[in-house]
Amino acid sequence: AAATLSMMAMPVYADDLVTVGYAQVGHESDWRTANTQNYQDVFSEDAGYSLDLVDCDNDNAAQLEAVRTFISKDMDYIVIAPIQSAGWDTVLQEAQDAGIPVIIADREIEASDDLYDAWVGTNTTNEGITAGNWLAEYLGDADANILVIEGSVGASATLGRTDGFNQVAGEHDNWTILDSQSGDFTQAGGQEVMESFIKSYEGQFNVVICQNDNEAYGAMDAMDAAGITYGVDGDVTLISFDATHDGLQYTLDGKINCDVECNPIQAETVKGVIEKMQAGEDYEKTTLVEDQAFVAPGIESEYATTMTQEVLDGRAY
Ligand code: GZL
Ligand code: ZN
Repeated sequence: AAATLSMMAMPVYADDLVTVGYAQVGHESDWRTANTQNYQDVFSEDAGYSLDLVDCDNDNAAQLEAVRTFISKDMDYIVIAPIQSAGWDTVLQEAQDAGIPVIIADREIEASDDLYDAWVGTNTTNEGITAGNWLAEYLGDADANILVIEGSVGASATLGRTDGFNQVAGEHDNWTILDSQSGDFTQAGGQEVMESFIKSYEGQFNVVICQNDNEAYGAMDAMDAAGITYGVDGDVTLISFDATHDGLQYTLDGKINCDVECNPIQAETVKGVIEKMQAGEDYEKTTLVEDQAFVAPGIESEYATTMTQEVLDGRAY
């Protein structure tokens, strides 16, 4: 009993911080920047943590290497925001063999869920469905000729938004998806893809879907350069995802018709799971971070909140 007691009563010295390794996707978007800042704010030394956040620069090999480094450092916890959905089984098995709990955050992976301990993130398929439902409500029975600028290839956010939107698009035989290409969740990518779309489809499209706000900013620049109008007063209906501060500013300005939120403020939820693990208490295997959608002033929708200045001022990021 004495031995057990002494084990249970392990003292936590001031420098005995809980070590957390966070294999972060990269720095590709405003969403990512907000997510990184949130982790740095929440997993502070004052809160009792030593956070080792590795920016994997949207590079899958670098992310696997970052996780292996966390294992070799014997971190107390490993958090992964997976760049790719596939390819995780081996390194997750290594973490499990090393006895290090793993939390998958933000995006999803295809590995069986006994290879990781918890998941905290958003449902990007629902985000895609929301975008489709809003577009149907907005267009009524008007035709839609749609161009899609997808996110990073193989990312669950890309797969989910594409799948969700396509589920709704399939219900409308007067909707045509003219083309769909990856803009890699970056502004430069969005601009390049939109420029190539304009070369191929100018005058044929009336809807552009960007799978994150930074791609939308690039697409807007490309359409401006080509004299193509978009937004509530334009020829093209523009849909975006993330609902970051600047994306919602453009929505308030009527340049983006609908911006579907994906909430990057997730660190507090992840910390809650870690604290339960640390205390040996039961914890939720999966925790969904809630999303909503926003539309430009003048648009009323059952699927989205109409933007106002106070909605923008009230946002956390
Ligand atoms: C979504 C997140 C995506 C954002 C992009 O959960 O993984 O990655 O939509 C970010 O802005 O690059
Ligand atoms: Zn701003």
